[in-house]
Amino acid sequence: MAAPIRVLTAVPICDGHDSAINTINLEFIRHGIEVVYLGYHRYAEDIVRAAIQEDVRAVGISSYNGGHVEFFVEVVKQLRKRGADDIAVFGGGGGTITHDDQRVMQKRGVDKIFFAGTSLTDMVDFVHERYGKAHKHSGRRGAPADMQLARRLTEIEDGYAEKKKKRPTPNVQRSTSKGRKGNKKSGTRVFGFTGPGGAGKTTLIDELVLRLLKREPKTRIAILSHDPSVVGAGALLGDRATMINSQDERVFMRSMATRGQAGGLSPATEDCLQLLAQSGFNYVIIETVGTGQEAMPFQSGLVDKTVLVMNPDYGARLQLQKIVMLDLADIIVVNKSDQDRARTAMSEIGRRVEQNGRGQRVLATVAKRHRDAGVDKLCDLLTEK
Ligand code: B12
Ligand SMILES: Nc1nc2c(ncn2[C@@H]2O[C@H](COP(=O)(O)OP(=O)(O)OP(=O)(O)O)[C@@H](O)[C@H]2O)c(=O)[nH]1
Ligand SMILES: [Mg+2]
Repeated sequence: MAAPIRVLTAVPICDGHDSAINTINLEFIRHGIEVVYLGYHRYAEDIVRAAIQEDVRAVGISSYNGGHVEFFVEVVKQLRKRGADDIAVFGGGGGTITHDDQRVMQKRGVDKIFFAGTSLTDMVDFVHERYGKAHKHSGRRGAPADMQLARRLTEIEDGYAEKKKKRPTPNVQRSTSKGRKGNKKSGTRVFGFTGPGGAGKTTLIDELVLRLLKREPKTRIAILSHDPSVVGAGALLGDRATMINSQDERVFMRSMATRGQAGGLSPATEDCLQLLAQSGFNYVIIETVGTGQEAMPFQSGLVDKTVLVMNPDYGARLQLQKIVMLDLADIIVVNKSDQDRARTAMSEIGRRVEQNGRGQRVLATVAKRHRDAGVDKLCDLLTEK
């Protein structure tokens, strides 16, 4: 089976018109396309960095507030400058982009503009026809390391999709069956974040990244973030839209769809993780999809430390007995501690975890608040030697 087409979509800086792109994203996903959605009000620079790291075949821009000629062309220019001239740029903006504008844009490297009245089916067909083929080269000579790494991650991911093999990865030195324990030499520390959908995993990781970048001026961080594939279709890879601090040259972020695998990760996660751990990052952070009670996503020492992020509102105390990760996680974070139930949650979870006798830590955080002391503490715990 051919690997899904991956595209990145976004709305330019100073533009909040995201309704069109949301509709288009959903249509793409329904037709097997994986969409990395960056959100609205985005700089050209962030779009280009994301497109390269995510190794998408094309960037789709939806623009309504004017400045589209300059903006689209700037994205094309920056892609070329960074050696990624095979990532196409397309998009639309209803009646705000004229046919004259389109001619200028196409002359300057934009692939295609869609005008008002085009059906969603025509746009889906265009993406399948035009961007159906994988990139031919792994980056021009002298292409940045980010791009070469991104393309190798695609090879790994698509190897699983195309061959449906268990372990197809070429050129990746696999760890022993002990996982991370066989790979300690690299000095990279790997943290795994899991927990129910919407508990605040991405927001928390983004705040953690902010602290790591500030505390350690030379640190480089990789993030491997998972979102679910729609059954038999594509996926909306939306974690990047929540990541603000992680839009940084020292952060390499890759979004992965689960592509039919249950349990929170993708079939290719372990191999991708191995590659990242060999690529000179100080930290690699994995975010699973929103998981359920029975999930145990980080088995056989895949990561150095596991963090379970909980909502304060998990039902009654009885529910806590059923969450397997409460026995396995090194750190349990009760996020959204600004909510009323947080105190009760802290005490119930504290007692539940005490029974394990493993010295697991329980922390309260408010990830969406800047300079939250709970997140500082989490950062301390994760980085302590
Ligand atoms: C809906 C809308 C809003 C909503 C936005 C809701 C949202 N969350 O998106 C609200 C009411 C909030 C809004 C606000 C504003 N809006 Co407004 N808005 C519109 C409106 C009516 C429709 C745009 C739309 O979503 N169309 C639906 C899409 C699906 O269809 P389409 O536009 O025809 O696009 C086709 C193709 O181009 C293609 N396409 C579009 N994008 C992409 C991307 C990709 C990748 C692909 C493949 C294809 C594609 O898909 C469609 C296929 O048929 C337009 C007017 C209009 N009729 O176009 C004004 C319009 C865009 N808005 C306008 C303005 C001025 C504003 C405000 C500044 C108003 C104000 N003074 O406050 C604010 C700014 C908001 C902001 N933060 O940026 C102006 C822009 C003028 C300009 N650029 O010269 C317009 C043109 C209205 C006008 N005639 O004055 N707006
Ligand atoms: N009240 C409150 N809201 C928060 C807090 N942290 C995150 N949120 C909000 O919770 C919502 C979900 O946050 P995400 O970080 O996307 O959650 P997630 O666990 O990564 O979600 P999935 O990846 O979809 O499973 C967002 O609207 C955040 O702004 C917090 O501490 N308090
Ligand atoms: Mg998330």
